[in-house]
Amino acid sequence: MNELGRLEDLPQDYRDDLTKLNLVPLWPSLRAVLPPKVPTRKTQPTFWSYEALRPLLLKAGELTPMEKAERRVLVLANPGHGLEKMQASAAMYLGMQLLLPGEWAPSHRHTPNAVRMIVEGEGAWTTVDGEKCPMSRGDLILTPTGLWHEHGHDGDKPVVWLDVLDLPMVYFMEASYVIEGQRQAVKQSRGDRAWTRAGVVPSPVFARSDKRNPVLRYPWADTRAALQSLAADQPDLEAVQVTYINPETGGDAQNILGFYALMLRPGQSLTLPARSPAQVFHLIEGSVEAKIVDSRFTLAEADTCCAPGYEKVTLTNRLADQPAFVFIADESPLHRKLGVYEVR
Ligand code: 1HN
Repeated sequence: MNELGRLEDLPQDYRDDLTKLNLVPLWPSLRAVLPPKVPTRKTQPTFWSYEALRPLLLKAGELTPMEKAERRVLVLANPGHGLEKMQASAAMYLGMQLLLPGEWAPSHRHTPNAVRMIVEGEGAWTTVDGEKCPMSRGDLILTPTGLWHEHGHDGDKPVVWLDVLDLPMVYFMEASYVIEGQRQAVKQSRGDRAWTRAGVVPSPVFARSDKRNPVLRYPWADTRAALQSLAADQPDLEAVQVTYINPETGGDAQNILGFYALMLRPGQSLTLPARSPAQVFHLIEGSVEAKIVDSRFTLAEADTCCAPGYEKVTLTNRLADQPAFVFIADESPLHRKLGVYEVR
């Protein structure tokens, strides 16, 4: 590849003339924005221990009342992007949110899409577009773009969940904003009952006006059972994985980020191919080692780590006598829509 001209090779008066007219020569910067063969990735393999962050999150519960926080969250930030950017990867934001008994996180709606993976505690709920979704360990609850959502807690112990948002992407697009609102009236609808049973879905005899994903809550008990059935039915299947989908379209549950649950059989080691999107791994159950580039992370339950795109990842179930269950979020829907998705 040719050595390209540097900025310093150009006379200063010429550079000054360019600057005055808001002009920039491409060639000195071309390799920086178009590196050979593999993109430059700021996303570093990063690990967040739940045991280590939990006391700091509970401390935030003492230090900062809900009225001063709106959402009480410690952001899982990737140092490769700079902590202040609050990014786990180019398109993904991660945060651990705490709600204490009796607290309420007021209703709002915004353009970034969010999901919650419930980590700890019982008795909390989130109301999304009028549908009250109970929160239990491992449940996945969606708050798609533009829908009202608020969180409440009727239990007696702290509740913690992992928020995954496409905020960095939507912010980069200069499309991120919020509207604050009133407490929602609760409807009787339950998308997880009407849309996820027996291989049947509601038929649109009269046109549906609502184009959003009809499922807002994916109960962990059902997802776990699906994985165990898949493993039992297909003993030779290497990757026992399911995708969280919109049952009306069969497509991804959300537009920008993809969500999956993976079961590792007892003792199984699984190498995921190098694909263009970055990924996040959160351990729901078991004990797993994640090998990502030069890092080896040992994930205990509720631990989280991330991997840059274009790298293989090896996940190993460290237990010989029980399966492990991993929640995965990635940027696949975005990469596919943009036409840059690759498996290497
Ligand atoms: C948000 O609305 C929530 O509703 C959590 O719980 C985290 C991070 C950035 C922007 C909006 C929530 C968020 C957020």
